[in-house]
Amino acid sequence: MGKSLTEKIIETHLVKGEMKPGEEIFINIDQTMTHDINAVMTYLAFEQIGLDRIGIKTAVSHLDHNLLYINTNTPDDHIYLQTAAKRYGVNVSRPGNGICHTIQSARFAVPGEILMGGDSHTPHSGSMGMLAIGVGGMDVATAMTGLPMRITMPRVINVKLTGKLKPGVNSKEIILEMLRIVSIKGGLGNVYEYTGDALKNLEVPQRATITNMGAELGATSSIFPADEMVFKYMKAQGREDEFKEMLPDEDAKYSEVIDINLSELEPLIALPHQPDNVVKLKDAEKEKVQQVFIGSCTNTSYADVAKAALVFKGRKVNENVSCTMAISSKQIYKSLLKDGYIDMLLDAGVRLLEFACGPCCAIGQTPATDGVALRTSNRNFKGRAGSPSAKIYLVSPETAAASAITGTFTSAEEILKDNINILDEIVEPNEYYIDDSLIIKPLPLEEAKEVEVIKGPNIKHLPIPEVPKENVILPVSLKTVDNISTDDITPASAEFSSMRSNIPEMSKYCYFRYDSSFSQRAKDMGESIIIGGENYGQGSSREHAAINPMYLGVKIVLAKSIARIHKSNLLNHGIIPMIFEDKSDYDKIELFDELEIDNLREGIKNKRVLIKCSNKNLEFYAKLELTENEIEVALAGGQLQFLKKELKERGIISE
Ligand code: MIC
Ligand code: SF4
Repeated sequence: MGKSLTEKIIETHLVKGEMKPGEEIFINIDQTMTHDINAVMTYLAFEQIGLDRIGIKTAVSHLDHNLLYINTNTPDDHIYLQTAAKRYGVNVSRPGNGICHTIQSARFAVPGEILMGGDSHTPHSGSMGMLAIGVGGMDVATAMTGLPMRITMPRVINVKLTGKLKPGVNSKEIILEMLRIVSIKGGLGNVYEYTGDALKNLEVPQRATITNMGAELGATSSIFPADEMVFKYMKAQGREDEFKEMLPDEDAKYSEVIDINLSELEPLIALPHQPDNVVKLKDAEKEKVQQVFIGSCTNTSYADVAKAALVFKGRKVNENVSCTMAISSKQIYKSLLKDGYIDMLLDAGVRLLEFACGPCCAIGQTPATDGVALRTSNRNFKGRAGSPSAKIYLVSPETAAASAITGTFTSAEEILKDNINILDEIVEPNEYYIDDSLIIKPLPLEEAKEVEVIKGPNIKHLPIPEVPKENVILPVSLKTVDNISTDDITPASAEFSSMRSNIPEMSKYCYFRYDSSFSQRAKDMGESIIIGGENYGQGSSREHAAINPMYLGVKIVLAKSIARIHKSNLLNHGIIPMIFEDKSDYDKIELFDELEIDNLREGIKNKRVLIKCSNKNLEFYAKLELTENEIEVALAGGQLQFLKKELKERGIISE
């Protein structure tokens, strides 16, 4: 029986376990990546592990998210990250080079390899026939040791793309259509593998919009084959010698097939406040647009920006719209500059920002009070842009440009009319501007050992969780609704991102937008439990959404369901993730209820615990959806303690 591409890649990396969907398997990792607002915890953990150098082929530390330096914390973090990378054999992509996913694909991704990245949009590099999985920072620290990594064998879903996108319709529409079909939690446990005739017209950066935003489906990853388009891209990057054809077998068997005819797609828009709230642009109730942001790793390829520039050409940004753009890399900017597109943007009144994440995660460009923001990025959660009163809509760069001109929702076709076909003429360059001078390569081991790792005063210790006790009585410190995102738990923004190295300080703001009394309440309770709804912890991979509650004494998160990366982050940082056996019990529990569990450690081993609500004369069961290895991590009090034990047993570290 034929194999999918995902199975082929996993097979060549498999160390332990059976490749059956849902089974725990262990795989070798070729590459890791981290970025500045998450990585301090990752490298602090790596330091604690006690190895002299990384044990994998390629690791990259990208300094790309928070480049505003609104205080001394972030530049201090960057100095720490740069020196720690030098010390341990990690590449550094310096500020100004570009957004992690764009750089990782352009300069490091290799078809057939496996990448683990400390960012939920790591599947971006799946556009090049690579299996790229987003995880939390502690998992990246573990992967950097070179030990095989635990994953759950995914179900592989085939997405068959036929037809051809019309001009003015972007690959953003393909992933928005997927979100409409699958929903924000429908992808849990799946890898989406794209095939079909339409691939011959989809270039790597267009594919990356899809694999990148596949994170919004809650999926493990998304992948395209490494075919002639990937060869073209790698050749244009001067890396054709690293190309390897990677295709699924013709008779590959998939768990499910989804068909999308690209010729039928029209401009789409995701309405506030979830990325799967997708409707046709023409059906969306028109709003007066206050802000347009064309940026992020999702949608600022050369072709994306060039097409937006053609929509703007000879026209002006509406006087009521604040229109900014953050192109995702210096490389793309230079190519656009050479080809005259930057002039078109500047002449239209578009404000160019740094090659960084920036506004995508609220690092600058907060919309006005009640402002309507049209963005080409991937998430529109409430508060994501820095203001809970803003309404964020997600669209393609073509639609964003057209709407910036009129000041309301407008398609590129409405602006360009009969001239719309000019957008079809834009293709990715055959040769990109190549200059790796902003990448610092690893030093040889002996030189690296001499490097001094510099830690600024804001960099505090990584808190180590306690091992779970036998019997607990835990008051409920918070009860949440469905689809709580990690942005709700610990927002990004310039200010909060700059606090991420200092958990005692940052934990004061845990959940502050959702329930500003949570942090103090949890602290006062000493130990507590959080009750969550469906898809708890969706969105970003930031493990601070687990570390902060752990620091505040939260021992268990009991929810209707928990998003993949967040579940792993909870476990890694000593919080036990539990699921209601009967979801209707969720309705019976309230804030301040006291939940009692006897024989918790035994319950963890058996993956089932009896919970008594002492003040309500109520009893119910919770289950633990954990693998054998995850049970050991839970019992050890988190991944760091588990890993140190394991490395000692293997004789890799001594104390
Ligand atoms: C995001 O897009 O939300 C981020 C900021 O890139 C995060 C990473 C983080 O918060 O550390 C992500 O997607 O994982
Ligand atoms: Fe950066 Fe936004 Fe991409 Fe996250 S989604 S990596 S914040 S550009």
